[in-house]
Amino acid sequence: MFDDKKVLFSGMQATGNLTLGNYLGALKNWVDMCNDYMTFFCVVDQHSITIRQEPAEFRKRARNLLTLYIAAGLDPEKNCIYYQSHVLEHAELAWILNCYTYVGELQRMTQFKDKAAKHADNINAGLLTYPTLMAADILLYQADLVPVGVDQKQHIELTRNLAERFNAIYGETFTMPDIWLGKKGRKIMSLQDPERKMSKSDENPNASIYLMDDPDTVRRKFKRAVTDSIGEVRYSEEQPGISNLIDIYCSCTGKSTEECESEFRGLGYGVFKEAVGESVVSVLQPLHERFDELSKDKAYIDKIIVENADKARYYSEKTMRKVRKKIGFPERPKI
Ligand code: ATP
Ligand code: LTN
Repeated sequence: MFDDKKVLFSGMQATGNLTLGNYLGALKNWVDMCNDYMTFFCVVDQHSITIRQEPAEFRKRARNLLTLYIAAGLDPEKNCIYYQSHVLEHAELAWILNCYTYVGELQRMTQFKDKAAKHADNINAGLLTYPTLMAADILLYQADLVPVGVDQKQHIELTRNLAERFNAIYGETFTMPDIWLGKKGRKIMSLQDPERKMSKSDENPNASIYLMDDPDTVRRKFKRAVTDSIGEVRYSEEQPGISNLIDIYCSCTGKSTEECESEFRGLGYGVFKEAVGESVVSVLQPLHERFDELSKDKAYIDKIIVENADKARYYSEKTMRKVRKKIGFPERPKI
């Protein structure tokens, strides 16, 4: 809690091109929730270097992601949108939290095991301590709520354990954050294999809708989406492909599952797939326009970056002054 308002914190990595899953499962929720909280939306670029990045490409992706936050509808005057690497307190608190985290706790993390298996040639210490940096992100801003996907649940639980451990040793310092998992049906699945999550690192480009896909590409990908031979637009476990398309259609149009089922009753899959494609195009088109417009205004984005990093620093410094004092670090001379 800061200034009598509950705090919401979330972040995304600038690795790969964002998908419709990232938008419907994360960004869109952020936009829907942001008015009720004091918010911090971070481009977590320090997390990204746990995997090798090509510098020029990395810099571009991070800026595009920050721009996309704004294009999606987060007003940067009201929401603190910034780069993690611009606020040194993230790394400082991460180091401190490392000293209160057991190696066994980190080795148990599913994401660590998955990423270590995937990048066996580069199992660096950062990959292992990724969750303590994430805990630092959240605890620095005394966040009450953290909207993330279900895959991040374990990391949030660790964050809560660390907050509790630190508070037990030094007295009340950090707010206990709660996870916010969103509504049912917000796990968007691959268009080619509806048993798997739509993911930006999928090798098959037809499996994912990228936020920057042009309208014809979007329409074509939906036309090719894997369905079944039942021939009925119905939300059910036996029809994962169709159920996923229903979820997408409902998220994009605001209609309910029942409304969608009755709208397409008796019509073929072809008609339904076309409608899903159009519903996605109508969500992505304004996003593209806003993104293009913002990207052209370099001075405006630069100003946002500077102002919001200052704001983030102000709040993180507030927490860090407390933390340093409690731990017993010598007082810092005024510079
Ligand atoms: P990667 O493929 O690189 O692991 P990803 O596409 O799974 O990435 P993340 O960067 O792990 O995405 O997640 C960013 C945010 O988007 C998280 O809050 C996550 O829960 C959400 N998200 C990612 N994929 C989906 C999806 N298919 N459906 C709903 N939400 C998603
Ligand atoms: N690990 C998260 C990204 C992330 C994050 C955070 C999310 C880093 N720090 C703090 C919420 C709060 C992911 O991969 N989705």
